[in-house]
Amino acid sequence: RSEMSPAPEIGVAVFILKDNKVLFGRRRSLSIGAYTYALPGGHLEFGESFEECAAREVKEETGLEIKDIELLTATNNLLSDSVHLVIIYMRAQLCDPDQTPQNIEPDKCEGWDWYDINNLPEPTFGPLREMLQGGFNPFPTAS
Ligand code: 8DG
Ligand code: MG
Ligand code: MG
Repeated sequence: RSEMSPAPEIGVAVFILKDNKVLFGRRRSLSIGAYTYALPGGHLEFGESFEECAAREVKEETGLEIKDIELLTATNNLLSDSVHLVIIYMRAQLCDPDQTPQNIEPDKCEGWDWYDINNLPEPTFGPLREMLQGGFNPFPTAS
């Protein structure tokens, strides 16, 4: 890996499901997707499973404890000449449905709230918006 040959980044993003809502937070200016609403998540660390990364990032960013962590899908997004993201999307449930999210990294996020995915907070982070507007549904299908 060098400055001359950038590598793809691996991000893990988590749909935390509560009733029929999902947790989103508005990103601050420092990061990719500045000022857009995105899911809690972050970079996969060396040696980590997707589930471990999801639980760790959610805890670091929101304080929430999650369970039933499942892999949903992945997207491959070339955002610019120098930014190539592979995003792994997970879903999870709250261990305690009454636990409320805390804004633990206020330098990175304006705050967390629950939103209906049919009524997305705007602007939504690009790759996420494309996926959801394309009809992707993170909720388990009713049987
Ligand atoms: P870290 O330093 O804590 O490991 O990472 P982070 O600061 O929490 O990373 P991040 O920007 O939140 O997320 C990692 C990558 O995933 C970043 O390149 C942007 C990308 N990404 C998406 N969609 C989403 C999303 O919905 N939520 C989050 N958090 N990241 C996303 O493409
Ligand atoms: Mg993080
Ligand atoms: Mg993050």
